[in-house]
Amino acid sequence: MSAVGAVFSCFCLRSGVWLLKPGMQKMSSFSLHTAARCAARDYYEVLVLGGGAGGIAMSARMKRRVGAENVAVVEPSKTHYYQPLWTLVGAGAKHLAASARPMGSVIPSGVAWIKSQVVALDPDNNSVWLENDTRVFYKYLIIALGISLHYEKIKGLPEGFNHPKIGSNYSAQTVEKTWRALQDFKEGNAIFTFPNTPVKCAGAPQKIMYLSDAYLRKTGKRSKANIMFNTSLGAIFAVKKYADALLEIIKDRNLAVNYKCNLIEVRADKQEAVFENLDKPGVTEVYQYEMLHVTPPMGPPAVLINSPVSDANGWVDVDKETLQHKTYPNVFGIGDCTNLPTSKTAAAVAAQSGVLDKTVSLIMNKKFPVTKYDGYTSCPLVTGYNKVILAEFDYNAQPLETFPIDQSKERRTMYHMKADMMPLLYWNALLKGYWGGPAPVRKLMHLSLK
Ligand SMILES: Cc1cc2nc3c(=O)[nH]c(=O)nc-3n(C[C@H](O)[C@H](O)[C@H](O)COP(=O)(O)OP(=O)(O)OC[C@H]3O[C@@H](n4cnc5c(N)ncnc54)[C@H](O)[C@@H]3O)c2cc1C
Ligand SMILES: *[C@@H]1O[C@H](CO)[C@@H](O)[C@H](O)[C@H]1NC(C)=O
Ligand SMILES: *[C@@H]1O[C@H](CO)[C@@H](O)[C@H](O)[C@H]1NC(C)=O
Ligand SMILES: *[C@@H]1O[C@H](CO)[C@@H](O)[C@H](O)[C@H]1NC(C)=O
Ligand SMILES: *[C@H]1O[C@H](CO)[C@@H](O)[C@H](O)[C@H]1NC(C)=O
Repeated sequence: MSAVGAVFSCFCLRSGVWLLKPGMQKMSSFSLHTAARCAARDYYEVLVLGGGAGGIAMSARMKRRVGAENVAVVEPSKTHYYQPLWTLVGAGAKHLAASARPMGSVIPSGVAWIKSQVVALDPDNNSVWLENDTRVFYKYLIIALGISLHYEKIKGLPEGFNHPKIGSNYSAQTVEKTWRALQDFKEGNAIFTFPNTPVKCAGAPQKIMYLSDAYLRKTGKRSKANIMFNTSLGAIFAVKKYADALLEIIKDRNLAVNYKCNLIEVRADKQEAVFENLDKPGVTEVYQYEMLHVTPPMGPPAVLINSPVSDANGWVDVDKETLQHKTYPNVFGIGDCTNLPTSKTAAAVAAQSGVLDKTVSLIMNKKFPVTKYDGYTSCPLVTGYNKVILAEFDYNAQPLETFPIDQSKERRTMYHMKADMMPLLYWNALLKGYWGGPAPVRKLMHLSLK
């Protein structure tokens, strides 16, 4: 084949064909991009950034829409984690290994895996830049980069994790340390923190406290422990129905909750935690701990900060109902990296994946997106070794419960849902692009009782 032929076979459509919404003037006139190199593929019809919950679910769905050979995922990590399991790891309930699978095994077969980090987005040219200074072009882009953890924003961390008595269930590196700190507990303060930033799974920081309380009771050490939840927030939970139920539990179990206080420093060699009082700037308090569980400050991935696709805070700027980007109609966002005003969870990703699949398909067929995401999210609040309050709610912080029972009651059935059923649903349905959230089940459950 001649050089000219090779070049021609790499033509990719750059822009000009998208459906424009009123006010969307971003797309320039029709133009063509000629790829310089054809050896490594540098164009995919659908490019997915991130191989987490949202990225893998969308790759599977896009493979069904356009064929595996037209889809690629950019993801540097060799391992895919089912993060919700981390709350249960260690408590003897689950092992860390149970939450991990090789990335290659979850990427749908035939879909290209580009093993690199994305270092810049260039939506005006329908391309992204990789670590080695090469570009990949796309017709449609799906951004699913998750949320970044920032332990380093707390003075004394992450080095502090080299000392005992401190752990964090939020990262695979420190999750097993939490369990060790709990087993070593002798006497004193057990402190659980919540940062002054958006977080993923806002219930996890307190789930860990309830499990610790249960463990200390089981081992006869509870009377020696002063358990406190020092949170940056002004309330225990965003939805009143569940907040009321949690406050009851907190009272019954003699747990102390302190609002508006934010962990700013850890002196791990002396087992001291320093908090600032968010209502009184400059006022700090130092606490000695026998065990400290840190929920780190979080924020958008670095590549999104000041990127053309992000809002002023660094989150991907999408329409909250269709998940289409507000200015680039061929760009879409899903999951923790977006500015969707709902609680960041895998359950929310599931509901979003069903909506986004329909949005993208309509755009591909030059139609307007119509399916609407209602903000559905869910947080199984583990309140003991076999008890769960299954919080489910929408954009208006209104409960949106799947089962026709009062889910604000602690229930054993819901624990089995969380510990045993959800992982199956995650690996076999969500990641394979077959689980779009519980809405159909909810309708069925509620209907069947009417
Ligand atoms: C302790 C804990 C408990 C939780 N409990 C629950 C629960 O009970 N229920 C629930 O529904 N959810 C829970 N969650 C939240 C849930 O895990 C997340 O909301 C979900 O994984 C979000 O999916 P995502 O695709 O947006 O991001 P992720 O799954 O985090 O995936 C993001 C991916 O992007 C990749 N990436 C990042 N930067 C780049 C880059 N520059 N280039 C290329 N790739 C990049 C990352 O490597 C990662 O693979 C919990 C989370 C934690 C940590
Ligand atoms: C750059 O990295 C990507 C992903 O690892 C790879 O496919 C590509 O061949 C690399 N390009 C060059 C020029 O090294
Ligand atoms: C990318 O697009 C911008 C604006 O459309 C243009 O000015 C610039 O030259 C393009 N850059 C590359 C490398 O193609
Ligand atoms: C943190 O918790 C302790 C113990 O319950 C409480 O006395 C203290 O006031 C809290 N810290 C802040 C900064 O509020
Ligand atoms: C997280 O912490 C709690 C208590 O602190 C513990 O019961 C749970 O097992 C921990 N998970 C891990 C993975 O360490």
